[in-house]
Amino acid sequence: MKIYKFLSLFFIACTLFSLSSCSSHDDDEMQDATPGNLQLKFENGFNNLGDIVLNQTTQTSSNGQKHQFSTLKYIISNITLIDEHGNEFKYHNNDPDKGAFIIDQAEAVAGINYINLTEIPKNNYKKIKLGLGISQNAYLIGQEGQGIFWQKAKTSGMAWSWAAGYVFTKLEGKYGTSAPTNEFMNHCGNMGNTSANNTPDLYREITLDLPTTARVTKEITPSIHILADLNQYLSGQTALTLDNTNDMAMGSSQHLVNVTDNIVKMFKVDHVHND
Ligand SMILES: [Cu+2]
Repeated sequence: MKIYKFLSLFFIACTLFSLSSCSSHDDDEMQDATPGNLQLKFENGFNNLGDIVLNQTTQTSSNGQKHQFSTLKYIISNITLIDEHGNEFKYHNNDPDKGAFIIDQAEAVAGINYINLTEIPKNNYKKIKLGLGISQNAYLIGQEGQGIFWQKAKTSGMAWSWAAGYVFTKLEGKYGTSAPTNEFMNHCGNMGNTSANNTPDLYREITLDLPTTARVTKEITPSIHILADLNQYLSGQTALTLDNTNDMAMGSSQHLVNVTDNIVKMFKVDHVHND
C-alpha cells in the first residue's frame, strides 16, 4: 500500500514538474520572439589599397589603366536573411519604398555606408541575399507603387525617366594610361520593361555567407560588415578597358552587362558584430 502511495505521489510530482517546466519554457520563447534590428555596413574599397576616397584613391587595372572615382553609387534591394535551417526572411521584397536603399560613397562616414533594418524576426542567420538594382517584379508594380523610393532615386541621380527606369550602378571618374585625365561615366540599369523592350535584365541577386552567425534578438542588433572590392569593376572576371566607345555609357549595352557581371562579385561579408 505504501509503495503505491509513494509511486502515485512521485507520478504527480513528475507531471507537475514537467508541466511547469514546459510552460515556463514557452513563456521564455514568447518573450524572446520579440523582433530585433539588424544593421548592414557597406565599405567600398580596392582591397589592396583600402577605402575609396572619391577623386583621390587611384588604382591601376589589370589592363594597366589608372582610374579613380568621382561618383560611386548603387542600389541594394530585396534583402533576404537565411537562417541555419535554410528558411528565408524577406525584408520588404519587391517593395522599394520600404526595402530599397542607395549606397552613395559621397555619404560614407569614415568609409562606411549604413543600412538599418527594423522588425527582424529573432533568429540565427547564416547567409544574406542582396539584390543589386531593382527587380522587374518591383519595377512593373508601376511608379505609383514606389513613389517614395522613385523620388529618392531621382534626387540622388539614380533614375532616368520612368519609362527608362532606375540607374542600378553609377560609376563616374577619370581614367588614363599614365594618369587619370579622361572622364568616364558608366551608368548601368534596365531599360524599363526589359521583356517588352527586348533588352538585357541587369538586376542581380548575390548570396553571401556570414563568417559568424548573426544572432538577432530584441537586445542584440547584429551588424553585418560587407566589403565591396571595386577592383572587380575593370579587373574582374572580364578584364575591361575604358576607351571612347564605352567611357560614356548609359543603359544596358554589352559593356554595361560586363560591368554588372564583374561587380556582382565584389561583395563579401568580412565579419559580423553581435553586440
Ligand atoms: Cu565591422
